[in-house]
Amino acid sequence: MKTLKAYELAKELYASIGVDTDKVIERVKTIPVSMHCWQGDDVRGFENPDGDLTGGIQTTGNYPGRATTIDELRADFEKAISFIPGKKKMSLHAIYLDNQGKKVDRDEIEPKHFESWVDWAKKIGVGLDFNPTCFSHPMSSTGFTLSSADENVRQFWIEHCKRSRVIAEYFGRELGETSCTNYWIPDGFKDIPVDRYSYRARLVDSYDKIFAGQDKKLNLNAIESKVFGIGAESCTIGSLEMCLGYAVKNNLMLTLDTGHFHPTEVVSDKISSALCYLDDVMLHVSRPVRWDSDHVVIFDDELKYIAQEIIRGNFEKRVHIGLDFFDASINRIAAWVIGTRNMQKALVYAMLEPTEKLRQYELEGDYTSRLALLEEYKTYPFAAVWDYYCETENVPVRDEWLPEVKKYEHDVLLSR
Ligand code: RNT
Ligand code: ZN
Repeated sequence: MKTLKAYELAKELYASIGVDTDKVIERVKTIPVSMHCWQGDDVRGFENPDGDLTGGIQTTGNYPGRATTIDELRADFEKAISFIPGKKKMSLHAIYLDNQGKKVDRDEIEPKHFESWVDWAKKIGVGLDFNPTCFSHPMSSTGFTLSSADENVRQFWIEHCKRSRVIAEYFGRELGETSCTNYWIPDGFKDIPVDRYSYRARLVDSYDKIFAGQDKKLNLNAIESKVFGIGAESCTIGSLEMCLGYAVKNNLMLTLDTGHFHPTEVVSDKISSALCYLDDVMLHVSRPVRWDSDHVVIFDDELKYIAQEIIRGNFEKRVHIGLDFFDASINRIAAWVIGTRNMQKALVYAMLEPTEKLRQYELEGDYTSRLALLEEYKTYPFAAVWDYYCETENVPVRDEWLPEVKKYEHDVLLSR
């Protein structure tokens, strides 16, 4: 094994500060990362692949090779996960249904439209998460869905979300692994509204109808807050207070998307607050650059802080890690691989510290030692553990995956 020598040295060094690297590897393996299907095709889906992406979100770039069929998306995803260690899930959006060429509107979707996804998920051994798609549709063209003042529109989206929940429960039942369903709506005003309350009150009523009768063993529901969207700059109906309040009162999950806050706010500081009131939270790990730009997740400080919050508190069963980025300017398989591996790297990195010792210094008020050690640990040989983990999981070590992605691009993507 090419990574063994470095690993043994690292193992010894980490043992000297009380960290068992073998245990770290056993632990990280079990933490699922939910990879979003929509990185593979720029959030288009298969309901109406030629339609525009609306709802105040945007993909930019026109890198060749986007998946345009279900088979292509599955093949690309399988390629991507062959480079990624550990436990994976796939997060599907409703517009990725398998409608067998027949038009099936959002208020008509049923488990049968996702049967082929379930078969495939069983075959490749991944769990499935779900998302109703409340955008890119004529019924969302006014910018409002679950909070709409038009009862016809609102009922349409309630029906879509209810059916989405039922589909996710079917995933949970079929796959024997609890699904997580995330409800994000684009609803908001470009300019300053005069009546915020009525919109929010209607959203509460819609949520009540959607979540009545939910089965939490099969599926956990999460509502995702947001500070603004393109064209909805002045008021977002599903704000943080709105979603957190509803989730606390009704014991749902809150989804914290790292791109959905003011630029100096960070999700790493919100997880512990949310967990004081909620059983579970869901993450949409992304990378905002100046706005909710959904850049590919890199191994930056905020990612490490998020992982540390999860790992230090032993919250890996309560924090459901999902990814949410969509970059169409680079190879989309590489985007998945880079972002997912970085998330996992951050988890490994977080596990390689003697947390109890640091906690003790903090309690004693010895902030000098806390800072000194946190800084010194940054240059401990974390990469040797990560590399060894990849090799033992039979996935490429370091940048070895890149030529394979390039080969796939050449052989498969460029001929699409
Ligand atoms: C939008 C939300 C939402 C979407 C996906 C496609 O700002 O982050 O989660 O990105 O549902
Ligand atoms: Zn999101």
